[in-house]
Amino acid sequence: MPIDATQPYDDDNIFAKILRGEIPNKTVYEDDFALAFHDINPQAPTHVLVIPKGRYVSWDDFSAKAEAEEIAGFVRAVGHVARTMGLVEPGYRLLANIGGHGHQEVPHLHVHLFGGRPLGPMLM
Ligand code: IU
Repeated sequence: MPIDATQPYDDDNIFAKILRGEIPNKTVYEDDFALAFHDINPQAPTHVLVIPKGRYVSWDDFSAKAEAEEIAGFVRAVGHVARTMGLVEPGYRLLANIGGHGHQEVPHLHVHLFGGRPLGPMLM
Protein backbone atom coordinates (compact mmCIF):
# COMPACT_ATOMS: atom_id res chain seq x y z
CA MET A 1 0.00 0.00 0.00
CA PRO A 2 1.35 3.43 -0.87
CA ILE A 3 2.05 5.67 2.11
CA ASP A 4 1.21 9.25 2.98
CA ALA A 5 4.45 11.22 2.52
CA THR A 6 3.41 13.64 5.27
CA GLN A 7 3.06 10.98 7.98
CA PRO A 8 5.36 11.10 11.03
CA TYR A 9 8.50 8.99 10.84
CA ASP A 10 7.88 5.39 11.97
CA ASP A 11 10.94 3.91 13.72
CA ASP A 12 9.57 0.42 13.07
CA ASN A 13 9.70 0.72 9.27
CA ILE A 14 11.74 -1.93 7.48
CA PHE A 15 14.54 0.40 6.39
CA ALA A 16 14.92 1.75 9.94
CA LYS A 17 15.38 -1.87 11.04
CA ILE A 18 17.95 -2.40 8.28
CA LEU A 19 19.82 0.73 9.39
CA ARG A 20 19.87 -0.57 12.99
CA GLY A 21 21.24 -3.91 11.75
CA GLU A 22 18.14 -5.81 12.91
CA ILE A 23 17.42 -7.15 9.41
CA PRO A 24 20.15 -8.38 7.05
CA ASN A 25 20.77 -6.68 3.75
CA LYS A 26 23.21 -6.95 0.86
CA THR A 27 25.20 -3.77 1.47
CA VAL A 28 26.88 -2.11 -1.49
CA TYR A 29 28.16 1.00 0.30
CA GLU A 30 27.86 2.75 3.64
CA ASP A 31 29.15 6.04 5.06
CA ASP A 32 28.06 8.56 7.70
CA PHE A 33 25.13 9.78 5.62
CA ALA A 34 23.86 6.87 3.53
CA LEU A 35 23.44 3.12 3.19
CA ALA A 36 23.16 1.46 -0.23
CA PHE A 37 21.95 -2.13 -0.59
CA HIS A 38 20.53 -4.44 -3.24
CA ASP A 39 16.74 -4.36 -3.62
CA ILE A 40 15.18 -7.72 -2.62
CA ASN A 41 13.01 -7.69 -5.76
CA PRO A 42 15.30 -6.35 -8.49
CA GLN A 43 13.69 -4.79 -11.55
CA ALA A 44 16.96 -4.56 -13.51
CA PRO A 45 20.33 -6.39 -13.48
CA THR A 46 21.48 -3.70 -11.06
CA HIS A 47 18.80 -2.42 -8.66
CA VAL A 48 20.22 -0.74 -5.59
CA LEU A 49 18.41 1.34 -2.99
CA VAL A 50 20.24 4.27 -1.42
CA ILE A 51 18.81 5.61 1.83
CA PRO A 52 19.84 8.49 4.07
CA LYS A 53 20.78 7.57 7.65
CA GLY A 54 18.52 10.27 9.05
CA ARG A 55 14.86 9.77 9.96
CA TYR A 56 13.14 11.05 6.80
CA VAL A 57 9.91 9.68 5.37
CA SER A 58 10.30 11.10 1.89
CA TRP A 59 11.90 13.67 -0.35
CA ASP A 60 9.44 16.16 1.15
CA ASP A 61 10.77 16.22 4.71
CA PHE A 62 14.35 15.46 3.63
CA SER A 63 14.48 18.46 1.29
CA ALA A 64 12.79 20.73 3.86
CA LYS A 65 14.45 19.62 7.11
CA ALA A 66 17.79 17.90 6.50
CA GLU A 67 21.01 19.78 7.20
CA ALA A 68 22.95 20.84 4.12
CA GLU A 69 25.72 18.42 5.14
CA GLU A 70 23.25 15.51 5.17
CA ILE A 71 21.84 16.44 1.78
CA ALA A 72 25.27 16.82 0.24
CA GLY A 73 26.45 13.56 1.84
CA PHE A 74 23.44 11.66 0.55
CA VAL A 75 23.68 13.06 -2.98
CA ARG A 76 27.41 12.31 -3.07
CA ALA A 77 26.78 8.76 -1.83
CA VAL A 78 24.31 8.08 -4.65
CA GLY A 79 26.84 9.31 -7.20
CA HIS A 80 29.63 7.32 -5.57
CA VAL A 81 27.62 4.09 -5.72
CA ALA A 82 26.82 4.56 -9.41
CA ARG A 83 30.44 5.42 -10.20
CA THR A 84 31.99 2.54 -8.26
CA MET A 85 29.51 0.05 -9.74
CA GLY A 86 30.66 1.09 -13.20
CA LEU A 87 27.31 2.55 -14.24
CA VAL A 88 28.22 6.08 -15.33
CA GLU A 89 29.06 4.79 -18.77
CA PRO A 90 26.83 3.12 -20.17
CA GLY A 91 24.39 5.00 -17.93
CA TYR A 92 21.75 4.36 -15.30
CA ARG A 93 18.47 5.66 -13.86
CA LEU A 94 17.60 7.23 -10.50
CA LEU A 95 14.03 7.14 -9.20
CA ALA A 96 12.38 8.23 -5.97
CA ASN A 97 8.74 7.37 -5.35
CA ILE A 98 7.00 9.91 -3.11
CA GLY A 99 3.70 9.35 -1.32
CA GLY A 100 0.46 7.99 -2.69
CA HIS A 101 0.56 9.04 -6.32
CA GLY A 102 4.28 8.19 -6.40
CA HIS A 103 3.43 4.69 -5.10
CA GLN A 104 5.95 4.89 -2.26
CA GLU A 105 5.60 1.78 -0.10
CA VAL A 106 8.41 2.05 2.45
CA PRO A 107 8.17 5.16 4.67
CA HIS A 108 11.89 5.94 4.76
CA LEU A 109 13.29 7.99 1.87
CA HIS A 110 15.01 5.83 -0.72
CA VAL A 111 16.40 6.41 -4.18
CA HIS A 112 16.25 3.48 -6.60
CA LEU A 113 19.33 3.10 -8.78
CA PHE A 114 18.71 0.96 -11.88
CA GLY A 115 21.28 -0.15 -14.43
CA GLY A 116 22.92 -3.02 -16.23
CA ARG A 117 20.76 -2.90 -19.36
CA PRO A 118 19.19 -0.30 -21.63
CA LEU A 119 16.22 0.93 -19.60
CA GLY A 120 14.11 2.38 -22.38
CA PRO A 121 11.87 5.40 -21.99
CA MET A 122 11.04 6.64 -18.51
CA LEU A 123 9.12 4.15 -16.35
CA MET A 124 5.55 5.14 -15.58
P1 IU B 1 8.94 2.00 -3.15
O1 IU B 1 9.68 3.09 -3.86
O2 IU B 1 8.64 2.34 -1.70
O3 IU B 1 7.70 1.59 -3.90
O4 IU B 1 9.93 0.76 -3.19
C1 IU B 1 10.23 -0.04 -2.11
C2 IU B 1 11.32 -0.97 -2.56
O5 IU B 1 11.87 -1.59 -1.43
C3 IU B 1 10.84 -2.09 -3.49
O6 IU B 1 11.61 -2.05 -4.70
C4 IU B 1 11.09 -3.35 -2.68
O7 IU B 1 11.49 -4.45 -3.47
C5 IU B 1 12.21 -2.90 -1.75
N1 IU B 1 12.32 -3.63 -0.53
C6 IU B 1 13.54 -4.16 -0.15
O8 IU B 1 14.53 -4.04 -0.86
N2 IU B 1 13.62 -4.84 1.04
C7 IU B 1 12.56 -5.03 1.85
O9 IU B 1 12.68 -5.65 2.90
C8 IU B 1 11.31 -4.45 1.42
C9 IU B 1 11.21 -3.77 0.26
I1 IU B 1 9.59 -4.72 2.56
